[in-house]
Amino acid sequence: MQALGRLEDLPQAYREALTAQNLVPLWPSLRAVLPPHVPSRNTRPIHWAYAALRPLLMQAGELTPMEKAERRVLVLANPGHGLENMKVSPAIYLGMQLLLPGEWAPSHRHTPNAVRMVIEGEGAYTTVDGERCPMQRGDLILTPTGLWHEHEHTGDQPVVWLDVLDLPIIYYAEASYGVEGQRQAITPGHGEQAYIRGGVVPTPLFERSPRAYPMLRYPWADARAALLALGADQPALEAVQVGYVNPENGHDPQNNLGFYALMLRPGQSLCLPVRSPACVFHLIEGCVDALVGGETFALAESDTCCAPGYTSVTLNNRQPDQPSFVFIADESPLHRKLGVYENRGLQSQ
Ligand code: 1HN
Repeated sequence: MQALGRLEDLPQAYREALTAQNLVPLWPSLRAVLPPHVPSRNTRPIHWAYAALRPLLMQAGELTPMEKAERRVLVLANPGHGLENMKVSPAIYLGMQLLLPGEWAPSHRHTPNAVRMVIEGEGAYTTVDGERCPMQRGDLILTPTGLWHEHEHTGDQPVVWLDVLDLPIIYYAEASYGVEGQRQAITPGHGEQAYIRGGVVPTPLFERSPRAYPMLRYPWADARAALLALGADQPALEAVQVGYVNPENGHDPQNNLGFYALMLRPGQSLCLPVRSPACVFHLIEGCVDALVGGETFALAESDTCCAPGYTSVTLNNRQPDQPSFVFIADESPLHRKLGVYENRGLQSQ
């Protein structure tokens, strides 16, 4: 490849004249913004062990009352992006949120899209757009852009969940803001009841729901049962995976991030295709080794790790006689919208 001219090749006076006019020559930076064949990435493969994180989160519960936090969260930050930038990847923010018995995280809405993956504790509810969603382990609960949401806890043990937001990309777009609100009135009806049978959707008086977000809570019991049924029905299927979708149209349930649940069969080793979007893996149940690029992460239950885009990932179920279940979040809806989505297929590590 042709070497291009450097900044230092230009006379000092010329460089200063450019700067004075807010001008920059492209050619010294052209190769950096268009690296050959594979993008440069700041996203590093990182593992967050729940056993290491949990005591620090509980300590936050002692140190910072709800009134001083509004949302009591420890952010899972990728050092490759700078910890202070609070991102795991260009488009993904992750946080672990703690709600103690009796606490209430007040109602607000904001432009970034969020989901919660419940990790531990019973008796908490997230109310989204008036729908009171019980939070049970493994449940996925959406809080799409612009919808009011608040959290309350009626149980007697701490509740912890993983927040996944598209905050970094919304913030980068200079489109991130929030609005504080009042306690919401609860409205009747639950999306997960209306859409309890895939393929059979409510059609009152022949009309389908016009709601952009018809289903807000995806109970883990249903997703797990779907994976077990799929795996049993198709014994030769290698990747026993389901996607969380909008049940009205089968599209991604939110705007920028995609969500999936994967079942690894007992002892299974699964190579994932090399694709453009970065991914997050969160172990709901079981025991899994994640090989990300050259690194191996031994995931215990409730552990989380991430993989940059254009990186090979292999997941090994270390349980010889039980399946393991992994929740996956990725940036693929965003990459598709941007027209840069790529799947390069299987490549050796
Ligand atoms: C947010 O609204 C929540 O509602 C959690 O629980 C984490 C991180 C950044 C911006 C908004 C919540 C958040 C957040």
